[in-house]
Amino acid sequence: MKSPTLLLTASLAAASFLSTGSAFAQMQGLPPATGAEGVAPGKAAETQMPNARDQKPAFAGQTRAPQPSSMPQIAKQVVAENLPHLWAMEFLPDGRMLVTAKKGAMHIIAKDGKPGAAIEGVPDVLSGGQGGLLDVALAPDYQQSGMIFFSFSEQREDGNGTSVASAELVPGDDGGGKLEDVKVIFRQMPSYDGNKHFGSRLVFGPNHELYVTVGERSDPEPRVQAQDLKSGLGKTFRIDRDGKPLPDNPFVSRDGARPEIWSYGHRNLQAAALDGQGRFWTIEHGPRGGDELNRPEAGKNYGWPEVTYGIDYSGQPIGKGITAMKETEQPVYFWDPVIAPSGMAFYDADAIPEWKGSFLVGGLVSQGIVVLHMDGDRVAHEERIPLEARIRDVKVGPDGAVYAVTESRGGSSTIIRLTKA
Ligand SMILES: [Ca+2]
Ligand SMILES: [Ca+2]
Repeated sequence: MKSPTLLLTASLAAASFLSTGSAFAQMQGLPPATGAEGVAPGKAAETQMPNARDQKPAFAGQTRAPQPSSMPQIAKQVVAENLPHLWAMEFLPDGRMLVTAKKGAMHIIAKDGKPGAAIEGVPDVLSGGQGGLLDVALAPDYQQSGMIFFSFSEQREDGNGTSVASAELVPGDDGGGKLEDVKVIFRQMPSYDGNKHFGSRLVFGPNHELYVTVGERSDPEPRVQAQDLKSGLGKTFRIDRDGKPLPDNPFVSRDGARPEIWSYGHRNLQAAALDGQGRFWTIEHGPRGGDELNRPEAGKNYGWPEVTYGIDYSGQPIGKGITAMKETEQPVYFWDPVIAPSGMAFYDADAIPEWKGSFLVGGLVSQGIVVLHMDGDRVAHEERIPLEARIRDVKVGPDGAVYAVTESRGGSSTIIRLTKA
């Protein structure tokens, strides 16, 4: 995520171009934009001007995909409120929710929406800036093992960084519980003394491999390390449950490269999920314009900061301002202006048939859910569900409903349940 002040500036700047949006879209061969309310199917949901007005997508449908012809009416219901500022949510097998709170707490939320007592044994986290207790994932064998994995920004002797820990979650009879056998299994290195771009998400693949996404720590000096295989900044990682690299990772036998790396050239990855085929997808925060969806493949370079859509917060180009290079992968999809992507989920349930096979993406700036309707590995349609709140995580419940975790500037969260009306 970006600093609030800069985001505000960016969105005001974008808003001031609203009146000329349609003319611009036609000029660029983009679907013509219409008013924000009652946008007709076939038009792009995004109606604001891009920040980088001279940039062109690499292929048709890489941005501003048209809305689908059939969009369900969605009912919204707050199922939990007055929660601490949350970062992530997962459903436990019994249908209760396990949540992480940014300041460093975990709670189990009962089915009536009431949070239990803080779970004991959560390690100290560094919660300033964009840091805190971040994502949580249940082990694939959670039902038997009770094992959970979580990421957090960790204070270290030489700075700070994103770390991943495992623990056994032992729920208590009182709605609380405790973590036992807490072990830090992985540390993103090097440490850096900053409070931005920690990522992160944790996703288990179909063979129980653990994908870890992080950030590149934002500042100019660490930022360039996204291209450096000796550095853990700006990468996705693929590790086992002990934090060790998988033997078939792409850089295990390259001298000097970190063997845990799966893909590189990333900015700040706060959304990740598997698709229906068990493949790993991510969405990262771009600069001012340039959020992007990728399906990271082994050893590939996703460009940052040498190749990107969007511009710097200062209004200057990023690097040489180029959006394509043959050595780097194009994003599957990008957004300019940004949605500021947080969590994402793949919708494989039946309760909202129009969404089957889509990615649901939480937006901090877009204040709602973006539904990406896929056609193979391309985005065919983009639909938006406004929720008038910054969305921090998105999950599909056991009932097939979609659950969105909100966050407010005041530091509290609610959970909203979305169903077909
Ligand atoms: Ca998670
Ligand atoms: Ca990229």
